[in-house]
Amino acid sequence: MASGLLFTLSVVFSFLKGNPAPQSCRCPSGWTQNGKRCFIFVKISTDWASAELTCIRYGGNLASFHSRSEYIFLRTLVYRATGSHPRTWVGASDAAKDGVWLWTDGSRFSYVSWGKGEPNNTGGRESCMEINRTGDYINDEKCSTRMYFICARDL
Ligand SMILES: [Ca+2]
Ligand SMILES: [Ca+2]
Repeated sequence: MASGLLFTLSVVFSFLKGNPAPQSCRCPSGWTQNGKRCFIFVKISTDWASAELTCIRYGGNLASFHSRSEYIFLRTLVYRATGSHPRTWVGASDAAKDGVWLWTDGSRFSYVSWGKGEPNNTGGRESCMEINRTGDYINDEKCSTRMYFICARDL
């Protein structure tokens, strides 16, 4: 009994002491890998902040993209899930300072190809980024608008 307990404790301690937790190398079920991240399209229509909270509960953030190919990957993910191109939240916002776009996952905001005339900050209150506004069209939108969203998490 006691030796069993000691053994258990020593295993726990050696784990805590340094052996790094093994990195998982696959995405959770239902998620799709792209590069070193996993993505999931969430077919729940909600405002941008609630979408981000849901993604945090899933261990990630709203999805970011940093190249045309990452952006196309997101559009393809939505298309595969829905057979169409519904409006979809991603994780960029300029709520802190108008015109300064930041990703909620803290990554560098390095690439975006806005729709024609966007971001237009209509009414001075468009602070959240959606894709698929009308097809291949990235738009700044009121954060209270409800739409589907994509979460991303590290592998
Ligand atoms: Ca804005
Ligand atoms: Ca807009």
